Amino acid sequence: MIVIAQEVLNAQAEGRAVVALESTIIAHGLPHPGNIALAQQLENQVRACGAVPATIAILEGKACVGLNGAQLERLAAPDSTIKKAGAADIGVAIAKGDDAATTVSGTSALAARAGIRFFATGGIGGVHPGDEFDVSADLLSLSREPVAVVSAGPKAILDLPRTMEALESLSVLVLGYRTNELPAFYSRESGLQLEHRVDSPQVAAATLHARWQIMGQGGALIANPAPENVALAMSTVEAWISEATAAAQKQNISGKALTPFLLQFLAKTSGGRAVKTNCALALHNAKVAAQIAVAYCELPTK
Ligand code: PSU
Ligand code: MN
Repeated sequence: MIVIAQEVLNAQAEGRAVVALESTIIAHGLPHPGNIALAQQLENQVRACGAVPATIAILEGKACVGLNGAQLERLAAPDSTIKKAGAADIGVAIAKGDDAATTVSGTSALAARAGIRFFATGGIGGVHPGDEFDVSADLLSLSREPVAVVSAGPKAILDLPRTMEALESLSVLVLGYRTNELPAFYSRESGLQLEHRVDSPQVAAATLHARWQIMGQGGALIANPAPENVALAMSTVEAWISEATAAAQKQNISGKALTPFLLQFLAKTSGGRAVKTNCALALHNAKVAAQIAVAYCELPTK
């Protein structure tokens, strides 16, 4: 049921680096045609750093690890009715023969089964604000799968202190990449200090290797701040988010539809600035993930 692209299999057989990329950001996180452009740029970025990209999605009921150009286009189609699959939904999508974009939780579950340990995305899901108890399955997957997820922190629409507490309870290693502070997706700052920091791909790779040698399982969140030239001030973003959250409440949007709704609202209300930053930080994460994956393959202790 898992179809791994030949290029990915070859890289694995030769001990070369592979980086997983998710598909929900393409199908539900960004407007067309910027989404297909980003999907291709992410793959190019990974290749430019010496690793092989593996975008992951469920297509016609097959869990595909590594997509071709036509498959990427199908995911990004503007009028698509493609579903959104977390780890819990994978079996359903396969049994029904559906097309489904995989979230961070769905992607890391499939990456782990395909033997891929590095994964780049934009921002992870987490604990939403309010009393709804909306907690993304991304957090549990981070604690379960032996996959390091490079992201610009939890998405800014979330309750960041609660998300950090949940990650701690789930024993997820959170590593600041060249930062002492948790980045907040569009913003480099959140006011939340991190306990652990690494400053090079080599130290990140050695840290992850040690963790996996000892623990066997369990992932890590590599928190990589958005590049300075595109990062937005927290105060600017906060105003947009209050507007987006109020609109979601008014329209009774909840559950799986909430994150895509909020991101679409932010795209409009920011006049495109949120999308520009989202794309740039995702590309930066792909670069860092590929650099760490390459360093991991070159570890002398391995
Ligand atoms: N990062 C982005 N854009 C996105 C997402 C992440 O820059 O659209 C997606 C990821 O797939 C993540 C999902 O797993 O949003 C979280 O959705 P939820 O809150 O419903 O778990
Ligand atoms: Mn949710």
